[in-house]
Order: sequence, then structure tokens, then C-alpha cells
Amino acid sequence: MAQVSRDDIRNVAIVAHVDHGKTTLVDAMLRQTGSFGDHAHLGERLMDSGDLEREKGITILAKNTAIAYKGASANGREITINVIDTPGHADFGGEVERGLSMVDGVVLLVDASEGPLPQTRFVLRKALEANLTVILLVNKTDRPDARIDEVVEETHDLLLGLASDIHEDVPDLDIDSILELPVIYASGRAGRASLNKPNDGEMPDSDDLEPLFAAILKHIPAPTYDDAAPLQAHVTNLDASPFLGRLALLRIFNGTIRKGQQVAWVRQDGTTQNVKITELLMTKALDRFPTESASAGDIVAVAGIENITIGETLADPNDIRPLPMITVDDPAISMTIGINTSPMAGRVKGAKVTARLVKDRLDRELIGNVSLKVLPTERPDAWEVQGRGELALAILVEQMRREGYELTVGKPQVVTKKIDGKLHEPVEDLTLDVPEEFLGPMTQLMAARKGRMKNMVNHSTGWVRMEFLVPSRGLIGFRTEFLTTTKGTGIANAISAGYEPWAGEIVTRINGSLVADRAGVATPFAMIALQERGSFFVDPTSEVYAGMVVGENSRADDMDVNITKEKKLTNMRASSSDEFQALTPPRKLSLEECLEFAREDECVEVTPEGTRIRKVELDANIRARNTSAKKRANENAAG
Ligand SMILES: Nc1nc2c(ncn2[C@@H]2O[C@H](COP(=O)(O)OP(=O)(O)OP(=O)(O)O)[C@@H](O)[C@H]2O)c(=O)[nH]1
Ligand SMILES: [Mg+2]
Repeated sequence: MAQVSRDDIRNVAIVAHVDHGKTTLVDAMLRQTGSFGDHAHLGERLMDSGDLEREKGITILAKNTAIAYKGASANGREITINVIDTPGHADFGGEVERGLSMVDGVVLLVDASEGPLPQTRFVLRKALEANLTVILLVNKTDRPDARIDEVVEETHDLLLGLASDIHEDVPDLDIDSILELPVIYASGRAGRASLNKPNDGEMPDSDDLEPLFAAILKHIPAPTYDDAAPLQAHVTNLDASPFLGRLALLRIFNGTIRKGQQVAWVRQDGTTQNVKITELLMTKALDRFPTESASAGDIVAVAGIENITIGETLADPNDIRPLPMITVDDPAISMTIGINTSPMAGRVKGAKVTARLVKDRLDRELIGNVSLKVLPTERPDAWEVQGRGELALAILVEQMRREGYELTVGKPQVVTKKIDGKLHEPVEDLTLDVPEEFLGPMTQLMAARKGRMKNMVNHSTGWVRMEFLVPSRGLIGFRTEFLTTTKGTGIANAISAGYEPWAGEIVTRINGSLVADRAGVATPFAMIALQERGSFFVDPTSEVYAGMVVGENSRADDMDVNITKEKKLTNMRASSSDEFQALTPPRKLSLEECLEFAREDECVEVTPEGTRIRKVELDANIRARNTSAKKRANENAAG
């Protein structure tokens, strides 16, 4: 039994806060090594291959690519660098945790101007806990507002803080080597990196990324394995191929896996089953190719195991040694997802509307998405779906919408917990970067949402950074208000910070809704007459139903309105184009904005053709009764 290391491979993950430039850097690494091949025409951010990823400009799923490196530091050999590009948005933290289970080290990217932010802390903590080697890459040195020295210092402080935080849990943590971590300065977009620090706002002094490749080869440990151990391969991710069906992405830790071989599949529930490897695939750049065998250190995909899932192990049937299951942090936000129950359900031709179809789709999502949970509700046609954050859940709904589903989606809620018999709720560390002038309004905004200020730094650039501990509940619908208050200039970042005792009532939306009181077609005439009362979400001539939210009231309470009223024909007729001109254009709410807007007694109707906000209870009389009952209950509780 000897530990052997494989010097022809490096497995590394790129981790960072959202938008710090991970995917762009991976592009540049692929470009420099000539790995693009047929994909050169695809343009920027090649790893962001999902439709939603390209549209939103963010990475949602962790993905791997294999770079065949033959540059100067390879000394004439070819070295395979498996790079995992991870998402930076906090809602997809589960993806990062899995990505880390595949690699032996990470490149920690930090934006040369923004510095370390909440997700930097999260990913770095996970990397240190897994005892992975860290290379620091200060990215975007070309930014005119770069402050490279400060950012390096802040990252060192963060490292030191984290190391002392976790050193009890990770006894073999080598704090000295952590603090001597290699630092690289780069502009990922320009494809340049150097060990020499450029001046703030300038390019690194090297023409390409060679210094980064050199650092990866030098500092990221080559995979090691036990040459006498049997096969142990860990399922760290899932993918699908139109020809082969489900693919399981494996990191092989020991032994060899061959095409056609029988292996033992150790399942989540502890049972074991023998399966045959019908297809074995190796990644090269952005494509997968069939291969005959792969061994310890390799990252490969296998096809043909239908229900295989993340965290499971493929092992030697004669000597089964399961690897630990992959655990991720608990979900903090939930919402109900059910069939479309609006009067307009089923209008879209071919839409998927039945409870069975919806449930099957949710179950399928669970297989690939470990940070999600689906629980039953009192209704047979609705489920409680729990996830890391609002965005993660909104993206699931958006994906289902595009696949042709019709749904009713409830307002996002927090997942509470009883700790020592007391109600607790999830809280988040929130970092706000705003121009100084918004300091006052921000403090007010956060106070209303029960945020507690923990720290404030004035970068003396006219901008301040404020850190709050705030209930996750207070952040539902926060983004819109924050952007309005800061006139679109502010940057807000939040990350889960565990559970705290319930903070009491939080009112997040001041204005009530304008609710259609009958079914019909919205007329410009009615809308012009009503537009002083608030703003609309629906177009004139669009169809509405009783109980549908057609706009935002300028007052606090809800108002039932007749938006279908026709002009009396005896009046002088103005041409309808005049009418349209007098009408303020309605606000078009995206799915996420609809979810943010909806109040407790409202929900969102989602169809392949669009989204509508509606009252959960469509009947105005029942709604009025519910409201007065609630009022009485509140008065009684107060009195
Ligand atoms: N100035 C400057 N901008 C850059 C550089 N690298 C990337 N960017 C820009 O930063 C933005 C984010 O880049 P991405 O590569 O998508 O960032 P990411 O870290 O992959 O983002 P997520 O995956 O969503 O976390 C894009 O608008 C890039 O054009 C750089 O070196 N300099
Ligand atoms: Mg990305």
C-alpha cells in the first residue's frame, strides 16, 4: 500500500463571489491552450451554456472542462488540467460545495476593486474546511477603480479570520502555508496574468496566462491515490446527453474503471447493486469523448445508470468501500408550487397542466439538485419546494415555464426551525455598497427590515460599505426597493448566516394591490380613469379575471376595481389611439419581480405565455370576510 501521485493531471476549481470573472477567465484559459476547436464561434463565456445562464449573464450550474496544457511549464509533456467553473451567486452554493469534492485545490478569484465579498468568504471557508490548496488571483486589475493592495490585505485578513475560526474542526489545517498563499494578478478578460503586481487600473506585465498555468502546476497538488486500493469513484455531478440519457460525473479516487466492467453502485439509502458501465466518457475542452478506461485522479462521466445521484459511489464489487455522502447546507427559502388553478388555466395549447406532470418534474429536479427539497402540502396538487434562496427557486419555476408547464406559485417564505422550543428563522450577512449620500436612507430601509448593522467602512472614494445581519425574510422583495432607493447604483450581496430567534413582524411592501373585480377585457377607458389610483401591470385589451392583481395601489390597502368598463357610446368618440396616448405604459414585471411583489394572500400564475399576480382567494366577498376576521384577531391580540 503506497500513496502514488499522478503528475499528468491537476484538478482545480475556480471559486469567487458573483461576477468576479470566473467564467471569463476559463474562456481565456481555453483560448490560450487552443482548446476551443469547433466552439470558437460561440463567443464569450462558453461555460455558461444554459439558456438562462446566457440571458442572465450568471453561472447557475458548476461545469467542468479539461484543458490539455502543453505550455512552457509542462516541460514538453501534456498535462490535463480539469477546471471546474462554479457559480458565484449565493443561491447556488450547493453547486460550489459539490465542485470542491472533485478537486485538489482552488483558484480563489477576487475582484481588484470589489475585494472579498460574502460569497468569497463562503467559498473560501468551504475550501479550507476541505483542506484544499488555495491560489489567490486578484482579477480585473485593469478596472479604473482597482485598489489592489487593499484587496490583497483584505483577503489575507479574511483568510486569517477563517483559519482561526475553523482550526478546531480541521486539526491538520496548515495556517502558515495558508498565509503564504501564492498571489497572481490578472485581467481574465484580456487573458493576461502575472506574479508582479501592476499599478491600480493597469494590465499585468505578461502577455498571456502562462504564470497562472505555472502556478497551478506548481501549487495545486497532483492527485494521489493508494496503488493497492480497489475502485472508488464518487458521483459529484449529473448531466444529460440527448443520446446517452443520464450521465454521472465521477471523480475517481482509487483504482481503475473500464468500459463494459461490472461495478458495485452504492446508493444513498445504503443498498448496493451491481451495474455495468455501458459508456465511459472523458472530457476534452467542451466535449466528451468515449474512452476505454480511466483511473485514479481522472474526472469522467458514465452513462447507463438510470437513477444514479450525487454523493453515491461506484466501487469494486469484490471490495466495496463507499465514499461519504455529499451534504450541503439546509434550504432557507420555500414556496409552494402547484397546478394552475386560475380561471385561465389550460388556455395555452399543449401546456403541461396536471398534478402528475408537475410532481414528476419536481421529482426529476430533486435527483440533480441536492440543495432542493420537496414536501407535501394539505393539497394533493401543490407542493412545498425549499431551496437556498429566492433566485434558485425562481430559476426552477422559469425553467419549468419554458418547458411548457402551467403553475401556481406562492409567495416565497422562510424555512423556520424550533431550537430549544423557540421559533428561529434564517438570517443573512448582507453587504451593501452605496454612494455616501444614501447612508441615511439605507439605515432606515434596513431598520424597517429588522437589519442590525455590524460594520461600516468608508473607502473614502465617496462610497461606503455597510454590513448587516438581517432576517432572510427581510430580504424577500428587498432588491427592487434597494435599487429604487439608490437610483440603481447600489450593490447588495447576502449570504446565509445561520438561524436567530424570530425577529417579529416585518412589513416589506407599503402599497396595496389593484384587484380586478370581474372578468373581462381591460379597456383603455377604464385604465385612464383609474391611473391616478396607482400603476398597472396589464396591457389595455388584455384579458383579466376576478381576483387578478392588475396593478399597485398608491395607498396601503387593496382596492377592487372595474378595469373592464367601456365608454358610453353616446359620448363624443375620441379615436382609440388618443386614448392609448393618454395612458401611462404599464409596468412589465418579470417572474422574479412578481414573486417579490406578491403579498401573503397573493400568488403568481405562471404559464408558458407569461406570468400574472392574483389573489389566492379569487372571491372578493370571501376575501373581505377573511380580512376583517384577521383584523379582529389582531385587535384582540393587541388589546
Ligand atoms: N474590467 C474587467 N472586467 C472583466 C474581467 N473579466 C471579466 N470581466 C467582466 O465581469 C463580468 C462578469 O464576468 P463572468 O466571467 O461572467 O463572472 P463570473 O465570476 O463567472 O460570474 P458568476 O458565474 O455569475 O458568478 C462580465 O461583464 C465580464 O466582462 C477583467 O479582467 N476586467
Ligand atoms: Mg460564471
